[in-house]
Amino acid sequence: MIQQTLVLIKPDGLKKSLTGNILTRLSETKLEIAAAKMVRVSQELAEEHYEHMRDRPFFEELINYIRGELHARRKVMAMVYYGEDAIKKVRELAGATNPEEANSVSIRGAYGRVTTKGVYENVIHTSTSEEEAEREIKLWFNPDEIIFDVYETEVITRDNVKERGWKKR
Ligand code: FUP
Repeated sequence: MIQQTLVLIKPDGLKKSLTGNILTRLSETKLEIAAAKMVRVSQELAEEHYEHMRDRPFFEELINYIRGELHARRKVMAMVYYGEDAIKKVRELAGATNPEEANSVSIRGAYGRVTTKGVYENVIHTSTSEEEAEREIKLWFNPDEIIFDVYETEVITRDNVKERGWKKR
């Protein structure tokens, strides 16, 4: 099945100069990069992205982590990978969420770590399901930043300017 999935190279991955390495690993999948950009992550974007972790004791630390506060790298590289079984292929290369449980040849197994505060610094984020991919891609990207028409759009008018946005459900 043709799918799209969100990939984030987190601030620890950028600080450790792993961008080239991670892109090379991901190219093994033969998937296509449909979108890519560097993002300075706002508090709102971080909280929205990790909305499902809000009740966890490490939530605040997780927000600090994705915003780059722990690594003095206030940026994230956001990408959309597109192609056959994209979600599973990228997820397999990424490895388990906990770097200590991840296969040692996976990206997280090779480069991640668990901090003393219990946050998994696991180098990359990648979507786990089609529903999650849709929510996340719509959160991180505008339609015109993606080279394929992955989800339905509509024309919205903001400050008298017409632009393409994600179709409201
Ligand atoms: P994943 O889908 O692999 O990103 O995993 P989750 O959505 O379950 O977790 C989101 C982020 O919370 C992970 F990237 C790392 C962090 N996390 C911890 O730091 N400790 C935990 O016990 C669980 C998750």
